[in-house]
Amino acid sequence: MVFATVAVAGMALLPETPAHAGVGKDPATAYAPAAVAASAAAAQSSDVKTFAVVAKRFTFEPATIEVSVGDQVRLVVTSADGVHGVGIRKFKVNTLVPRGGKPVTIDFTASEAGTFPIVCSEACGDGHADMRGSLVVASK
Ligand SMILES: [Cu+2]
Repeated sequence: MVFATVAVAGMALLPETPAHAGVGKDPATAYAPAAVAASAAAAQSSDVKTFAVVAKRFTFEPATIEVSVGDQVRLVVTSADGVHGVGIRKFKVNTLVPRGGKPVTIDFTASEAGTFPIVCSEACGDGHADMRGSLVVASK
C-alpha cells in the first residue's frame, strides 16, 4: 500500500518536459529530482545550497542567488530556449547550458564574501550582453 503510493508519486515527479516547457512552469522544477538523484553521491555534505536556475533570453531566474561564505553551492541550470552559459569568474565557473531543458549541475564553494556577477558565457542573441545575475555571498 505504502509502496504503491510512493511509486505513483515518483512517476508524477518525472514528466517528459517538451521543448516548449519554458512557456509554462519552470522546467527546472520538473527535472530537479532526477538531477539530484544522479548526483547524490556527491552530496555527502548535507550543507549544499541547491538552486534551480532557468536561463532564457535574456535573464537568469532567479537573477540573484544568496549564500553565505563557505557554503557548498549547487546550481541546477536549465535553458528555457537556446544555448546559454553560466559564468562566475570569481569561482572559475564557466559551463554551457544546452537547449532543450536538460539540466546542468554546477558545483562550487563560495569561498569569499562579496557580490559577484553571473554572466551568460555563450553569445545567445541581441540581449546577450545584458543577461546578468548576481551571486551574493554574505560574510558570517
Ligand atoms: Cu548569452
